Order: sequence, then structure tokens, then C-alpha cells
Amino acid sequence: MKRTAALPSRTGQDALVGITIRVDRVEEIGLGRPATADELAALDVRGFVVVPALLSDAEVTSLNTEFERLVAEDPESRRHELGTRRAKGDNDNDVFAVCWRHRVVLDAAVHTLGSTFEVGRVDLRDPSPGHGEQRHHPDHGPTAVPGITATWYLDAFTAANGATRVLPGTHVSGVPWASEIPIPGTEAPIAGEAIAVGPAGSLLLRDARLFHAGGRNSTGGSRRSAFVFYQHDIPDGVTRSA
Ligand SMILES: O=C(O)CCC(=O)C(=O)O
Repeated sequence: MKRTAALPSRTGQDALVGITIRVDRVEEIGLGRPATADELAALDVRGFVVVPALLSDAEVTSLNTEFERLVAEDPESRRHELGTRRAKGDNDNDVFAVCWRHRVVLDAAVHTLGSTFEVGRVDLRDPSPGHGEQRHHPDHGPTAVPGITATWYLDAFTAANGATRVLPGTHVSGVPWASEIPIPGTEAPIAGEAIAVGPAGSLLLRDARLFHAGGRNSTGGSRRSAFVFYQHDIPDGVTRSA
């Protein structure tokens, strides 16, 4: 299902997948401050940037309340990925508006994708204690396509709780292994790897071609996040996980 409705209301209608956004509506629908030139340059050069504490404490609290509600209501929430809690939020849920309509993210999407692109639903993920490590992967299928992934930190992301691991520059260079082949040492740092730490409310902006992996949550607490994908054409019903 494709929609061209950037400001849906909460109506209980079908889930919105692949909402089309045009550049001339970004100013109107955008929430918060614009992206800076330095943030967009980091995205170009390294393939990612962490913007610390972009959300207020109140926004993080509301998002976590919604996170817990959706996970509790979804009987499949623990079956999508072993050792994680996962669920999806709808774009017409007002609480999630800040995740997919934040101006920093929309500016990054325009920067990478041009004048028209789509945004997907809001994915929620929380690796349980002792779980969460993934293989490095990009956020596209077998064929590399441009995109932006926005990860919102709903808890502080630390090296101990499995903050996202990224391989800077691999959005351009690729990696010497194929994306679906398990690599040795997934839990050990790989040369050149960066760990995208930040306080709750931070944003990790990634070029979707960047190789990255969720880390293992070695603490007893949660490591909740909400992420949103922007591409020219988001396949309906797509499930992305390593
Ligand atoms: O949660 C993370 O740090 C990364 C998650 C991810 O890349 C995925 O589930 O595909």
C-alpha cells in the first residue's frame, strides 16, 4: 500500500507503509531544528553521525510508554528476533511523529535521496540482557540502494548494553565479506569499528548502506530504540533484521 499523505491523523485505518514525502512539504511537516552542515557532512564522509540528546525527557518518556504498550500487546514481539523485544509503531500514532518527522532526519533524507522519498513504519527494538548481537549488515537487500536509517535512543546507548556498532566509510567502500556471511569475532571489536554511544533521546543517523550491527546487551537493563527507514521505494511488509 502506498500513500501520499505526510500528515495522517490517528484514525485506526490500515497501517501506513511507505508514505511518500516531497521536499516542498519538509518545512511544513518537520518538527524540531534543521540538520547542520556538519551533520550532513559526517553522513557523507563516515556514513553516520550521532546527534546527542535531541529529544526532551518528556518525549523519551512518552515513547517508552508507547514502546512498552505495543510490545505488551503484540504476542509476536519476542519471536521476530531471538532474545529481543520487537514491535512496530504506526506513523499515525502521534507519539511517534517526532521519530519520522524530525527535521534533522528529513533534511538527511533529502540530502541523500533528493526531492521525493518514502518513509516506513517505526520499528521498536530492545535486546534482552545477554542478547542482541548481530552480524554486520547494511539496511537494504542484495542490491545496494540509497537510504537513511534514523535510530532514536530510548535508553542511553553504551558499549555495555549493546550500542550499535558501525564500520565508518563502508557505505561507500563496502566490506571485504558478503553481507549475509557470518564473520568471525562479531562480539569482539573489528578494526576501525566505532560504537555509537549516546544518552537517551539521541539520534543515530546512518546511511542505509553503512555496515552496522546491534551489540550484545551485557547489562541487566533495557536498551530500547525506535528506528525509521527512508528510501525511494520501501517494499511493503519488509522486515529488516540481521
Ligand atoms: O539495534 C541496533 O543497534 C541495530 C538493529 C539493526 O540493525 C537491525 O535490527 O537490523
